[in-house]
Amino acid sequence: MTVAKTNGTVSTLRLSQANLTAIPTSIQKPRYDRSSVSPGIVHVGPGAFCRAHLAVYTDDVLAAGTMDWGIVGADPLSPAVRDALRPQDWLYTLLVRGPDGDRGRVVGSLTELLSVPDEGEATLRHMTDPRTRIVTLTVTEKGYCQDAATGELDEAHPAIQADLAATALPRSVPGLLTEAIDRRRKAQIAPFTVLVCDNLAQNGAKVHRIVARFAALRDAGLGRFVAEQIAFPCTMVDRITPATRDEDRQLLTASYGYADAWPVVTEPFRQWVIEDNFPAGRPRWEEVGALLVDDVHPFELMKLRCLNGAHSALAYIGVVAGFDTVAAAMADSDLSAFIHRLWAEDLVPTVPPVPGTDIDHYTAELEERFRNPAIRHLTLQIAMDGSQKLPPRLIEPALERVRAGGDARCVALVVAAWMRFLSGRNDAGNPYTVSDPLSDRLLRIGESCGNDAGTLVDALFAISDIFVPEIGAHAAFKTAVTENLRAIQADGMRRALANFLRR
Ligand code: CS2
Repeated sequence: MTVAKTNGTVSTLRLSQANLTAIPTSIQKPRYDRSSVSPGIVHVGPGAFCRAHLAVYTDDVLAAGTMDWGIVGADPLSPAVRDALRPQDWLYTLLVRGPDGDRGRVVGSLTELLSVPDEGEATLRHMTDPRTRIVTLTVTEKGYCQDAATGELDEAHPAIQADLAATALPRSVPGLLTEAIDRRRKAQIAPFTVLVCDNLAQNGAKVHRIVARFAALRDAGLGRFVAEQIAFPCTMVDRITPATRDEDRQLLTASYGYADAWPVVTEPFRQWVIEDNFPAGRPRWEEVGALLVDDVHPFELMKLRCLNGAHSALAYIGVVAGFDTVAAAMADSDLSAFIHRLWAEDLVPTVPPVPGTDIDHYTAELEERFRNPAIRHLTLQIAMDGSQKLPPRLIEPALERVRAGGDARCVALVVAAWMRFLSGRNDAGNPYTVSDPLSDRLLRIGESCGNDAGTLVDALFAISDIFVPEIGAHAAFKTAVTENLRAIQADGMRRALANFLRR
C-alpha cells in the first residue's frame, strides 16, 4: 500500500495505530481497544524473543478482556527498538514462519518502550508505579552478572562494582531491580513479582539470590527484604526466534504492502511453563496457552538440556564445519546422528520425568523444529556467550553423568568443538567474531597456548566461572575433551565427527 505525498513522491505506508485499518485482512490485528489498556508489567529487554513470546501471550490476555496488563518495555542497552517502534505507536508485526508459509499478526500489548541508558528515571518511575505488579526480564544469561558455574552474583563484575560505588542511576540488572524494590519499599507500595524469562537453570531462584546479594551489599536490611518479601517464580520459556534480518523487513513490505521497522520472525511452536507464585496478581496466562504449575524444574531441565544443549552443539560444530544455520547443520546426516546420540547418551538420562510429557516425542518434535528450513537461525548467533551457556546446558548434565559412573563422551566432543570455535576461524579458514563476556580472557588463553590441545584444555578448564572444579578435575572427561580437540585440529570437524560416530 503506497501513499502519494504532496511533493509527488510515493512512500510505503508505515504500521501505526491510525493505519491499522489499512493493513491487509490476512494480518491479524489487536481485537481490543488499545486506548483502554493500562500498564501492569515492566519488561526489561524487549528484544525479538520477548516480542515473539510473552508479549504475544499477554496480547491474547488483553484480547480476552483484562485490560490492566499492558507492557512497558525497558531496553537496558540501547534506544534502537524504542526508536523503531515509537512512530508505530509501539505496534509491530509477528511473522509466524512455518514450512508452508507465514502467518502475520500485529501485536498491541506494548504500551510504551524506554531506553534505560537515557530514560533511567522514567524506567524507575514505571517500575515503582503501583499499577506495575510484575517485572519480567529477557536480558540473556550474561545480563544478570552471574558467575555462570556457581550461579552466584559475580561481585567483581565491572557493572556491579560501578553500581555499588555510584550515586547515579544503576545500570546493571541487579542494580535496577534493587533500586526499584527499594523505592517501592520506602514509598510503602506493595512489591512487584520478578519473572526471569532467560535460559538459566532455576532461573527465578538463581536471580533471587543474585539480587538479594546485591541488595545486601548496598544495605543489609534491604538484602533481607529482597530475600524474604520478593517473589521470583521460575519459568521455562520456549520459542525459536532468530534475530530479524533486513530481508524479513523487505519481504513483509513486498508481501503485505506496508512497512514495519522491526518485525519479528518466529516459529509456530511456543511453550511457557510458569511457577504459580505471584503475590501481587498476574494475567490469566493459563487461559491463553501457558501452563501454571507448582514446580517448573523438570520442564526447565528438559528444555535447557535437550533444546538449548543440542542448539549449542549444532552451533559450535556447525560454525567450525561451515554450516551457517541450524537447519543446514541438522540436514547433515552425521551432525543429526550426533545430536541423536547426544540426547540418548548424555542429556535425556539426566532429565527427570516431566508431567504430561513423553521425552521421546519431545526430542522428535525438537528435531522437526530444528529442521524447519523456513527459519534462518544462525549458528553464529547461538554460539554467542558460550561461557554463560555451556554450564547449564552441557556441563551440569555432564557432571551428573560422570558422577553416576558414565563418561559424557558426546558432551566432551561439544566442549572440544567450543574450544576449537574459540580460534575465530572455521575449517575453511574463514574468520568470524567470537562474542562472549569472557572473550578477552579466552583470546589471551588461545594466544598463549597456540594449537597445543593439552595446554589449551588445561588453561580453559581452569576457568572456574565455566567449569566447576569437580568437572575440571575429572581426568577421564578432560582426556576425552583433549582427544576430541586433537582430532578436530588434525582432521577438521567433519572428519573428526564421522570418526567419532564410528567408535
Ligand atoms: C538458543 C535459544 O540462542 C540460543 O542460545 O539456544 O535462544 C533458543 O532458540 C531459545 O531458547 C528457544 O526457546
